Amino acid sequence: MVEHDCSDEHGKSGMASLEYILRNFQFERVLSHDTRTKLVYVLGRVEDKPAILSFERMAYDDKLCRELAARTRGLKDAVENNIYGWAEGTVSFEGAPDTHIKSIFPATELHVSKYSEQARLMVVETPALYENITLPYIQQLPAERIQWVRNILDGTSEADRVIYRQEKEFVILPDMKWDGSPESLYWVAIADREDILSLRSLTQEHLGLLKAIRAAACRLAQERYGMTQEQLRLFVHYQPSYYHFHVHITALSFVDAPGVFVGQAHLLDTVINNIEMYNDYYQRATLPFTIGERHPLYALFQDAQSGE
Ligand code: M7G
Repeated sequence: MVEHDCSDEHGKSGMASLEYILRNFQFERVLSHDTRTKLVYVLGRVEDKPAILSFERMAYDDKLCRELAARTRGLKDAVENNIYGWAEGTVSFEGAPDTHIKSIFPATELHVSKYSEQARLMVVETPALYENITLPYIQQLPAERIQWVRNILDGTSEADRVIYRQEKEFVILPDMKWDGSPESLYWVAIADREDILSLRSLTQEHLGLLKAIRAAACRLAQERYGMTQEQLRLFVHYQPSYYHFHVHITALSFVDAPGVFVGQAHLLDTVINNIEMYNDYYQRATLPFTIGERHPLYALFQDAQSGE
């Protein structure tokens, strides 16, 4: 997703601004609605092209908690029993945002399938299946899919949000998913090179880069939020959505951070250790992963299996 300039219709990149997308959005259908994480994805059209919006309820800011009771209005369906009571109501803080909003416009079929409600399935990828199915799939993905990464690396987008840049090595910046609170810290480190597609590409040649990302992430989290290395979870996704190497940097206190589960997240420490033991660990390993049933890669694996 692109961070849109909210002030006018089209941002610096010539893409529609978030404000414009919201104003012109024609709702079509709900793609998925997670009532536990309070996150909904809706599909619609803007200028007759597909657009995806997500709305996620934000956590209360710690500083506002002392005022929660005083700000509660319009109690509905109140129940009281002995020392217990519960109800629904509205708590509003004038000027304090309560929803994190993201947009993808124009959205591709791949985006629509990624954010649609669907079952997840386990696929076991051997090195041969990687060579025959996954790698050709990655190679046919349109280059624009990682344009947002190039924009960050060349300073065209999010330049003022970059927390750290190690020239010709990597940048660290807030992930699009981060709501800004330290408890749910979510940064992303992006390698400043295009030849590392994923975990599968890593060898001892990349150890310096991986360790430098780990060291910088830990130092920055310590400087900014007093977090120690023990309070952070650094991981790499397999399969990722974007095949340009990056590392997810999250606070351990964000216990159910999106994509933190077994079947997708590989701890950076483990990755480093595996490569230190065997240079070609990730070229020789069988890597199981979970994937949505609507993901095109899943169909390719199914076809391969039915043809066996
Ligand atoms: P991934 O493992 O390829 O995909 O991670 P997934 O976690 O979305 O399945 C890519 C990471 O980059 C995710 O954590 C995204 O939230 C984040 N991200 C994606 N986009 C399009 C942007 C963006 O434009 N800016 C920033 N800052 N982060 C992004």
